[in-house]
Amino acid sequence: MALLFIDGFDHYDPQAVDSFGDPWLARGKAAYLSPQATRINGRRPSSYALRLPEGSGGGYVKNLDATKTSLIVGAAIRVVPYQNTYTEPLLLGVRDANSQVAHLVKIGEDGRLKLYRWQYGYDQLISVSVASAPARGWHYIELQVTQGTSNGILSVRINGILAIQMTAQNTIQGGGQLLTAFVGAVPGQSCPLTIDVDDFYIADTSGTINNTFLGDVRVDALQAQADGSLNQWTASPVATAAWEAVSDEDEATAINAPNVGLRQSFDVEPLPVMATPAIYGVQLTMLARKTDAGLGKVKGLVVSGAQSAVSTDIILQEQLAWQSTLFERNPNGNVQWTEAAFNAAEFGVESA
Ligand SMILES: [Ca+2]
Ligand SMILES: [Ca+2]
Repeated sequence: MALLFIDGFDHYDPQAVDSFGDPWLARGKAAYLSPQATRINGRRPSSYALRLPEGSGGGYVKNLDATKTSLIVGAAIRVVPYQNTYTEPLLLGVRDANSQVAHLVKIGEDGRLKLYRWQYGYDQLISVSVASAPARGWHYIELQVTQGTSNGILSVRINGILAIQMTAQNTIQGGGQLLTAFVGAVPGQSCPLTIDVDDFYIADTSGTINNTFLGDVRVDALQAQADGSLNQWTASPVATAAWEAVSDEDEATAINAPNVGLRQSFDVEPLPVMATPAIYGVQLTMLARKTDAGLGKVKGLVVSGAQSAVSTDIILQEQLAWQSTLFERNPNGNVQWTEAAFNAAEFGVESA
């Protein structure tokens, strides 16, 4: 596994309210999301991005399922117009599991990227790029942190170009392994300046694909558009098609499974038309909950040709929350996804 997580911010409105009238925020997609976060127009037509307003609400925080010794985070980021006499916008960063050491990227007073190490509550400037991020507009920013006491690596890219590279570094600094990626603010800190974020990914450097910078990528959200070949779940209310129940953006319609081992698959919207699409992975994302006390689980499911695969168990909560699992490879041949294979495949769930 190398590609770990993606978020295109297209499938949730952080200000949509729950039954108490409070915002859902990321509903679990992010471990923490600023209560002031809003949904805005994304980088592409008919898509959304996330706005993280300046202030004490902080930013977007994602914790991984397990610690890593090397992480790459990337996102399209746009900074609001600001005065450069006081505060630098914080773009993104990575923090260790002890919450002790973070590495983060800011834009400096002259528009060049600055790489900082955050420790004991203080920022230490460790490098400044030659390349700059001109004011206004989106830039695709990527940061790699590879841990080491004397052989650590720190790399920053802007719009696909290497802007900062430092080798033979002590990147551990007495901290733990890497666990947390963040955008807009160090976890627990204020968001210095309002930024917009879209097309976010987290990868590590393991495996044989997606083990280095992905570059300027896009995250497309594709809904179910028809029932697939496996139809063992029950749609409610009666007479609702399963695919409609999961794609109508209405929580009054849903699918459920009374027993374990039941599979439901869907035909999914095709990829948008692109000249030469490369698919780095498919993240199955579902709004799901358990319906009784005790352990409630589900698995992500992919059916491709004669092959199918399921994810590890996804543990559900009492309330609806976004759950996701990533299929980096097409299980039919265990190869990287192609457009044709993706469009022919079915995706869904297995009760566990
Ligand atoms: Ca988006
Ligand atoms: Ca529904």
